Amino acid sequence: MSTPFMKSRRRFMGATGLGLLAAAATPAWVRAMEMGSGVNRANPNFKPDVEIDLLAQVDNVSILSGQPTRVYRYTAKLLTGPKETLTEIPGSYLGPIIRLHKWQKVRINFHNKLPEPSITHWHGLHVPSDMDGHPDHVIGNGQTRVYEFEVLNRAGLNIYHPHPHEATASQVYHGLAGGLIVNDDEEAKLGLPGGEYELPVVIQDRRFDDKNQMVYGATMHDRMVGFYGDKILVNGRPNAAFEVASRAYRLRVLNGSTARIYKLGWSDGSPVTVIGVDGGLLEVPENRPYVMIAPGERLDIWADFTGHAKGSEVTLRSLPFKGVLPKMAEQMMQGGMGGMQHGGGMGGGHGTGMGMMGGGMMAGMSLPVGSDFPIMKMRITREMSDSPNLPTHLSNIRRYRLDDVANKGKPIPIGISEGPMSMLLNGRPYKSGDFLPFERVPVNTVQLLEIFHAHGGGGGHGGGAAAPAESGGGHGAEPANKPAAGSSEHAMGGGQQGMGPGMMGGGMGGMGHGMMGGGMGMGHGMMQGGGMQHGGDQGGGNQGMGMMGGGMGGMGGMGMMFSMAHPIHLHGQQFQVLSRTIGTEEAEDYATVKDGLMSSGWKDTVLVMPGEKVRIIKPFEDFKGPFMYHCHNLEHEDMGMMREFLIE
Ligand SMILES: [Cu+2]
Repeated sequence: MSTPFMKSRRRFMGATGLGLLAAAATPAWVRAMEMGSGVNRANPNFKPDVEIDLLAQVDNVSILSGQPTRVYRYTAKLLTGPKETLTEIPGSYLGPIIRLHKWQKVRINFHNKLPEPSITHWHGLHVPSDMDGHPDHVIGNGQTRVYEFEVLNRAGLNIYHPHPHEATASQVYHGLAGGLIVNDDEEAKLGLPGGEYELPVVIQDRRFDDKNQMVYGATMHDRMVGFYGDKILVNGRPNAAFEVASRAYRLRVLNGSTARIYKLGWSDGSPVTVIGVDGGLLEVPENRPYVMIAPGERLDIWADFTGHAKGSEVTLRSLPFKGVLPKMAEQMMQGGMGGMQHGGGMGGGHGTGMGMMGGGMMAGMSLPVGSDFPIMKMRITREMSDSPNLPTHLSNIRRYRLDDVANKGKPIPIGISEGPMSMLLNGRPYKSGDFLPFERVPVNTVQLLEIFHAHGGGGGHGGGAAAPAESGGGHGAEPANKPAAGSSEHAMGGGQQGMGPGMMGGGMGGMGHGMMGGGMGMGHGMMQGGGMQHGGDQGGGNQGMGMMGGGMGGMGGMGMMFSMAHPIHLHGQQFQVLSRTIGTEEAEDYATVKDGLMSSGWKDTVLVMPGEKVRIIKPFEDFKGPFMYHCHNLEHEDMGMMREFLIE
């Protein structure tokens, strides 16, 4: 892995300024990371309709009562263009909403005032490759990168956020993100709620320490399953509440969390009316009992409070669901909950055996993934007699069909491989310029892509050999239980029961050392139970399957142990979802989310559930060059669950 190497090099170069001297002997992509090769100049022939200075800097913002919180923050200044181009969100660390119009020519001068390299990406925008905020184009403190592009997108809510390789999650977590709204004439004709009746709703989860500072230290476990906060912020504020009138509103919802997936529903049981997704308006509104939103996804929600009495309120909640985390993590998280209640705190000092529970699980406990919690309140404080009507037809979308693609019988694969400390796409960690043959895509073509779980890619196929795996199960249980005795007995008890020896055997056997190091803390049984190598090399798929068959009902090899949901994001032009297929094993959990998965409209991020195969159709038009595709669970992205297409 190049991780420590790159980090230390970067620090070294940054500190000494020796980058130039070393350049000749260093590969281009490493040089790019070190030297801030993203520095460029404005094109004097480009005449912008809108020009913005965008700064990323350290700031202190009051989020919780008491001490302000140190954040990373985007601020912006409009140099040229309509004054409604920039709108601050009062009291928020989030960047201002940038509002652009289709066909505008835009120049953004991005100034990095952070103590570390960064680069800004326009998530959702169809812009030239070198204007996309590629990780190779990072710039250092005091440097500037100039973006110039024409707005080709249809109306929709996009995101600007950092994209430096291995630091995206921490920079977003500390506050770097903002909404970028595109408007167009088709949308304007609808007369949708605007002005004070159009509300940005950026949902994030964060952890704070007792000095009100954001805590981000992703443990190995966090990196595997994602880092979860225990406080929900909307537009950067806790306990969010909006004062609204009894009329229709347009909620521009963005999941800006690094990993958390939400299942949005109204507390009064009304359906959620979705009018748009990532790539703008749907053709017609869709009423859903609830709607799922994964990191990087957006929703345009029509919220009509007509008829609600003054003084009443409705809460937007995240409703219960299952199956987005690896089974074991999900069960341990619930076990951990028990421990919290009964035992009261299993804090840090329990030794390595408690690593997982102490770090990852502890924090998730008060807000387990898939639990039921409030996100924001809508308080009706004014009664109004008139309100716009929901249009029956919203926009025109040309639906792609299989006959439209250039590669009908041969979809471009995006294989999700899930192994110990190794979440990958197409079996390889991110490396700039490393294009597999199928990652080279002819420009101006429309392609079929298939996103699926390629089990065991990281850790080898199949579980461990039956015998060691079984003993792994047996031993694993013991040490895991011991440190848990006492105050946190119930915690481990819960998790333990859920797992059962059968699963332990097959699954844990395969896990091996990588995971252990970080504190899965399940005891030496796991380590003996085959290890990654054994699991991969000798783990006869049959034996592995047999084992798993007992424990988990016939799921595949050890990869299944780590199978979880991933929001897969593709840069460049947006795509359409052609089909979703779910395995029978996962159907029960899937039933808790399926009615909220949006497959209509234009998307750039699609949530792929465990056991699910998603086929999408994507045009690769206009621009040549590298375009990223990656998991938008930002912990995964930073682990290297990212690749790029070369459009040529
Ligand atoms: Cu992922």
